[in-house]
Amino acid sequence: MTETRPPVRIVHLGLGAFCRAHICSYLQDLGGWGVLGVSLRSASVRDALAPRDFRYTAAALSSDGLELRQIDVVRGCLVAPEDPAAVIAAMADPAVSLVSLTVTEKGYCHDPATGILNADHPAIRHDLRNPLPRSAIGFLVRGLAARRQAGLAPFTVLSCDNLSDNGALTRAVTVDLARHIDPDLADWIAAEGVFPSSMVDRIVPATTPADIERIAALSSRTDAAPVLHEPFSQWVITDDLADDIAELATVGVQIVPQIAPFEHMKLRMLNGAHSALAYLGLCAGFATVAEAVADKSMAAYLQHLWQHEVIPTLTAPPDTDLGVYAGTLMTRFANTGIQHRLSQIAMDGSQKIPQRLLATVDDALAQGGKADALLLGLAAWIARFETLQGSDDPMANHLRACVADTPAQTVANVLSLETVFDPALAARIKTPLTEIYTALHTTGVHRCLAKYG
Ligand code: CS2
Repeated sequence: MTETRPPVRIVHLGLGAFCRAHICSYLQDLGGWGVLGVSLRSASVRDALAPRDFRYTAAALSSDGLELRQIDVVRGCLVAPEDPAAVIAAMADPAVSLVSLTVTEKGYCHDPATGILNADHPAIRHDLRNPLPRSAIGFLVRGLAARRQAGLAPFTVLSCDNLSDNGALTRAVTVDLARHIDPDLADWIAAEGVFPSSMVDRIVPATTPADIERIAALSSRTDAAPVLHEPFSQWVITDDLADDIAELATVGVQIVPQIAPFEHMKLRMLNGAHSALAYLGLCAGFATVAEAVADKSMAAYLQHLWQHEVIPTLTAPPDTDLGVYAGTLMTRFANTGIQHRLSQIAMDGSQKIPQRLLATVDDALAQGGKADALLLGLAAWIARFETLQGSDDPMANHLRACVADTPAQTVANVLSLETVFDPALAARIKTPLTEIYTALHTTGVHRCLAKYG
């Protein structure tokens, strides 16, 4: 029997575990859409997937067991630093109509407080001068230029990262970089380019060597790159998608006119809670999300955060009860089947904090509400600055340099980081954040959490 595999119609930048556990599982259900992955840095994913011809096992883990599935929609993986021209050629293939991205927040090379392209970013400085780029945004620009030159329509650019209005942000940084390179190209992208926004959701911890052994034992296959994930999954995309991708609606993707209610709910309730939990949980000595929420005061803190500080800032998406959503999140966080490490979530805080915590603080205070629990999460982030390594955060050096002799001076230094904090918000939170950070610093995390229950 000859086996047919779907032809490549999507180029995906950032073939990490999240893409393979989320996007590829929808494409597996859909059938007919093959993915060519691109790794922007190392060859490790390509090398791990190649021996099984890019097939891999996806394991859905719940507290009571696991379900294995074979995924075969990935057709190959290019390692961009080895051959950047091949990536541009793949994007210019007429059979490709979509370029999707999971490159993490920092992969957009933007200023987190404003969403504007950081022209001083080393990869962007490189991409401004060289036709063979390094950054994801550089590849979008050069890939779109190659399409234009070949007389093809642009591919649809689908950002699947946890950023606010990720389609608009991707459009802005792409057009901005193109403008520096070729103003006509920038005008063409601005006029013809399609950049839907999306909300993606599935908890996918990094795969460990122990996971690899466990899946191999269960599936009786040698699989060097399995993915482990929770059973839950959600994908919401704005309805400006190219027609053919609208097929995704047949496999459970929600195609909606407005992303904001979905995205705010997810970024502020799930990711905001994740970040607060990560920083507080690490201060308290926990290692995983499930361990942290098993703690009574930590769970009570999260309930307070959702009910009293986050939900009042949200507009519920259609047919959604935000109280029920909070309950589902607690159950998902408590899943002992997955080992979701707090240290993984704690990474890159400078890129995550604005859309996960600060936007909520801003709205809560503007409505005359309280934001003390959110500010405690922020204080716990600051409490970790002293020990940050370069690989923990792209701003690690700046963050470490904020630590001063007194808690008040540390907070003042942190709030002056304009790439993270809008100055008006910084001024508004200075007094309460100083009080909360001082209390955390002097009395410790358990005392600070005790007041929540
Ligand atoms: C997490 C997310 O690592 C993190 O920062 O908050 O990866 C989270 O697990 C996903 O967004 C869930 O959809």
